[in-house]
Amino acid sequence: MSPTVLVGLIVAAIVIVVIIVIVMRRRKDEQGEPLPESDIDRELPPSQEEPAQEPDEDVESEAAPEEKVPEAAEEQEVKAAEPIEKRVTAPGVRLDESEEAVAAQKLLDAKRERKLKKLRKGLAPTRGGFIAKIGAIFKEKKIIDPALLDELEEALITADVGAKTTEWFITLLKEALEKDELADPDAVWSLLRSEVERVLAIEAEPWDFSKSKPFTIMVVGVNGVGKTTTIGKLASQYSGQGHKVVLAAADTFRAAAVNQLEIWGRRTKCEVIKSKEGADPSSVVFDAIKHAKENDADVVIADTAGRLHTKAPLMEEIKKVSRVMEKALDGAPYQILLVLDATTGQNALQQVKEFGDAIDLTGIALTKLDGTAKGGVIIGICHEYKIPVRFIGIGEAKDDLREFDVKDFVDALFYKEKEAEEE
Ligand SMILES: Nc1nc2c(ncn2[C@@H]2O[C@H](COP(=O)(O)OP(=O)(O)OP(=O)(O)O)[C@@H](O)[C@H]2O)c(=O)[nH]1
Ligand SMILES: [Mg+2]
Repeated sequence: MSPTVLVGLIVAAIVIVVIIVIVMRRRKDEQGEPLPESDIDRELPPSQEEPAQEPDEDVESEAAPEEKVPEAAEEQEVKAAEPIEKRVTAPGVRLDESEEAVAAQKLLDAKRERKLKKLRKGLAPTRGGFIAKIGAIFKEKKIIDPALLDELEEALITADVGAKTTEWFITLLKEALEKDELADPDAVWSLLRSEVERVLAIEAEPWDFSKSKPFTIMVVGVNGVGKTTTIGKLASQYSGQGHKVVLAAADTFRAAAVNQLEIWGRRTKCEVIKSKEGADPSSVVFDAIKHAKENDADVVIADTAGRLHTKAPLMEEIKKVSRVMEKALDGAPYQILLVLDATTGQNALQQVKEFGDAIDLTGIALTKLDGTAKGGVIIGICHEYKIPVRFIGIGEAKDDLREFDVKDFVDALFYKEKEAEEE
């Protein structure tokens, strides 16, 4: 064979191989390769679809320092994660149906785990304060004796669980002991946990906006407990779910209070109905409900003043606001949410009593659980007053208001410190 023929053959062979490779690649492309997981992960940060900063930053800067409407890094983190879900389910991504479902589920699980982690972090001070104390008692004691019960009683009292609730629990333990139902400290521990869960699980219908149009929520509570912030967080959630929300600035006592609600209104794209400083709060809620009815809004949330609740005229004012809401719409206010600041401990219990004597409370929002070891007060509130906890606040950002889930809460509260340290 001549060298020319040989070279010709080699060139022809190379061309054939190249053609085969190209054809195979095309086919593979057409069939669609599943996106490797590592690729999905890489889509996570940085989020190009979401701006790193909320556009209404300039709005925030308008607020007086104490009226700041804060955002947390965690919220940015959650936002950054959102595009992956969109991406996994986006039409252009070549995942077959089952892979897509698995990937989407993984992302949902990861999101839930992030939320639980945040809850555990928020409850860390309370867990460290009283659950850890109780845990330490049980660690040291291998047998149940009167000294253990005394130590337990002290731990419960100092955690602001409340004297009545503590007494009830200690009696329960003694009875179980007499019946020989508690073999060891572990049994006491699990009895405590299951009883806490039972006490917190107050039956309450979920908020169903179809039950009343507009669904009216009156928010009450003493100064600085977090009413306006809670309203802002609720507005953010509901408007994010596509509901049309109207906010009533019925705290007409201070101009700054109206201003603070307006900032939340702008941020959450909700209308705010207001009046001038010193105006009658009842007229503001009346106008807000009227406006909501005329504009087909789904939810009205009324912010009220939080001045000293111990003065009768102030309670009278809240009663009047509630009556006027009823005049504007049958059945209103559909919910009366009492906001309590967990850091105030036993005072919170007193506030439930004062407000509960004046109006029919339908739920509680317990805020600032992230900054206190006194979170045990939630057990006392539920045990003594049987009013369901609807929301808990574990930070200042929009996403830091959680619908109260007994199981998640108890899991986070009794989370083992050893594991928590590893996080
Ligand atoms: N750490 C933390 N801070 C919170 C939480 N909820 C509210 N706050 C903060 O508590 C402070 C008071 O909140 P506001 O919403 O103004 O309280 P308010 O009840 O409307 O107060 P008044 O209008 O004065 O009666 C603000 O600095 C909030 O950011 C929470 O869950 N955790
Ligand atoms: Mg306020």
